[in-house]
Amino acid sequence: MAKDFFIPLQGALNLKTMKLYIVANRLPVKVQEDAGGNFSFERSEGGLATGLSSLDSEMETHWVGWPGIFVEDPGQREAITAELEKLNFHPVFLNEAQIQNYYEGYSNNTIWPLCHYFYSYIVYDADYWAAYKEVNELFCTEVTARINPGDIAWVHDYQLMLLPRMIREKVQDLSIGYFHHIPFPSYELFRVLPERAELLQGLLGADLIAFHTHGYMRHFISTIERVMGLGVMLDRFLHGNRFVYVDVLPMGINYDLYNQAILKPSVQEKALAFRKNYGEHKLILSVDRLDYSKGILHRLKGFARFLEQHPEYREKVSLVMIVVPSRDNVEMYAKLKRHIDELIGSINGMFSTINWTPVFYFYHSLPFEELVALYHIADVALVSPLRDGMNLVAKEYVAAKRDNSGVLILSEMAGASAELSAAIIINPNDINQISDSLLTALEMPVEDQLAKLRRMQILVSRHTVHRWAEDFMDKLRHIRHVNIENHKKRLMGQTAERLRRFYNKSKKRLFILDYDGTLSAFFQLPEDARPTEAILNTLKLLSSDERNKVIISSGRDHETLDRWLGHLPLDMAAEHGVFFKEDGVWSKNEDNRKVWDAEILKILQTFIDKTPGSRLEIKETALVWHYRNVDAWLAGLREQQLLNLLIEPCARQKLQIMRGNKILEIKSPIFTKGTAAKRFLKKDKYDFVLAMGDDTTDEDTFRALPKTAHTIRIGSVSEVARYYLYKQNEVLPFLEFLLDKSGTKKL
Ligand code: GDG
Repeated sequence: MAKDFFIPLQGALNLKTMKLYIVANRLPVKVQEDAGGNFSFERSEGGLATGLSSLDSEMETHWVGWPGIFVEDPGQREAITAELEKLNFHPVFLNEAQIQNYYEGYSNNTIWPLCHYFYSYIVYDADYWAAYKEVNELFCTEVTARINPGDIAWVHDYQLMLLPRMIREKVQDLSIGYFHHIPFPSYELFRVLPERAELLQGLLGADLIAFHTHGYMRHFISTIERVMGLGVMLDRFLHGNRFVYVDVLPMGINYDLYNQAILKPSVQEKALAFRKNYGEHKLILSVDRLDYSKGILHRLKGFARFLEQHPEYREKVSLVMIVVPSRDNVEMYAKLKRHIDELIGSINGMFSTINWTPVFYFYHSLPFEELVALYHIADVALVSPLRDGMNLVAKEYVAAKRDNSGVLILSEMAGASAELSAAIIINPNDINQISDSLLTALEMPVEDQLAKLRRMQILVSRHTVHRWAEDFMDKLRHIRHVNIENHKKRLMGQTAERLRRFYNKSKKRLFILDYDGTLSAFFQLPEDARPTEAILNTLKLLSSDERNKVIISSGRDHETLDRWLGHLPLDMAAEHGVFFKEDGVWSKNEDNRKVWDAEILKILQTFIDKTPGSRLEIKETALVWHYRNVDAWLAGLREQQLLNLLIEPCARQKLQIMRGNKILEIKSPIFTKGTAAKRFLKKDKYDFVLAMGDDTTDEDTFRALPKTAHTIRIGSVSEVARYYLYKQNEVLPFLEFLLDKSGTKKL
């Protein structure tokens, strides 16, 4: 069993003493060495750093990351570390080979193209993977050297996907969050990765895994279900003793910074100067890092198509294209850069006039003030990535407009399009649509522009990066609380000891035990779940104590139960309480209604035919559609379709449709495991009642019992049960523990 199955969660958060560790590939600092070998340090305030700087000031915040400089000399490393520690920054020094293989390699040549749907660009290389693991370990060493129980680690992005689990295995009782800044691709794509399971295991070390959009969240959940075989309950799944939550938390920007920038005289000056330089031309602006995911070539082609199709706009509109240099020492990027240069050359060559340049191209980054001045004056922002996790430029443009008019054209493939629906949304692969959208934008009446901008400004101003960071931390706190509460319910250690003490003290005890998924594991075929020697022995031992009354309460048919367990001194309830066995005699609760008609049976037969792996069980009093062996997605679809079709005929027959553990059962509503439990309870006076079950049908049992009963849900935490056991294979050991006369057995 993995270590993190037994992490004690100790208590609520104490903001005064706890610390937050933000772990990201890069520290928000620029370290430079001058000719004399001296180092200078300049803080770089990216979106992440500003967002997190505003977090609860009571909480001490630390950063762990690569300082962005190669330093081998131990003395120099020490000097840099000492300087950075003053800022609560903790450097992870990497050498060139590590950056080559971990960062450029596995992160940017394997995961990046995979997550951006550039399947054919994915490079598989054993050295990349080895370095990725090695560097994640280095980050882990740095974090765990200082983090303490009760602290929070917030891990960022695809370079560090193994880290949450690594940290959790080393330090117990932490809250760990992970934010994925880039898209999470469909399972069909993610599954191609040889290391898919390791990466997911790595992420599962976190308590919260968050994405920019519900699309990415959906892909992640389906990948977790399919690759890891975990059952997801809407937005969470039980992993060891913790619930891991998945959520959508779209990142925002520092709204005021962009919105108020134009109030600064220095920015106004820049804006005026730009306006003067570009004359009366309308300006279309694009800003990206050099990357194939940004759709730069498509965008240029779209602009050229626009000039071809709308000659009336020649000499009236220019595209200002800022491309921030990135990785152009890598051949694929150098090639992209050459293509961009050539295409811009050819567009300008073809359309330029003495008075007009169609494309102004900057292959360098601009100072912040120039960037916001451009945002402010640009008539159109053309943000057309082929894939982009979020794209903050779109939000910055909207914010920087203030009262100015302007139109945002936004790719539907950018995460930002999920929020900025008032933009002109385009498919960035469609060159004609880019051209058409430019016309729409340039001809949009000013009042429409302002109205749309206003709508987007309201949204962007509310969902700021500060709020994003706060929401993330709030959610983490909530999860911690939930996990602490659930942990108290886990039947192990002292909780189990206490229960054993109650057991030993009591004189008259009632046990109500479910069979499938509780005493027995699940099998592909229900008939394979016949009792093992271990089950039989435990039941014998349990019922051999004359103070114990043991009842098996199952949804199974009574013939099977009797065949399997009839020779033991047990009472039973079968088919959810329709049949019951007391003192060795079976009886049936009479219910004269018809259990099903031809229509219901026909619907079920049709669904069996079209759902590979599903099967129909016909009991004397119920029909059961089993879907344990059906693909998770198909099962969900068919279950919903079946429910929709069955509602009417079942209502007519006054039948209940009951959702169980991978089953849908059609039965009389009168008898349940709850009615069976009440019946058995009434027969005597018990001072110890214990019930175990894995399923929603067992919750009927739990509800029917007095509050003092020891109700135990198997495989999941339940609001109705007082305790839970993590897995079915803990059931027999628990019963043996309870029966252990020596009292030395531990759980
Ligand atoms: C990841 C995801 C997701 C750009 N050029 C200049 C400049 N910038 C600034 C922009 C903006 C940032 O760089 C780029 O924003 P992105 O949204 O593209 O973010 P990335 O960090 O590249 O990437 C992305 C993001 O994480 C956040 O989760 O949105 O999808 O790929 O802030 O303003 N800044 C200055 N001069 C420039 O020339 N000063």
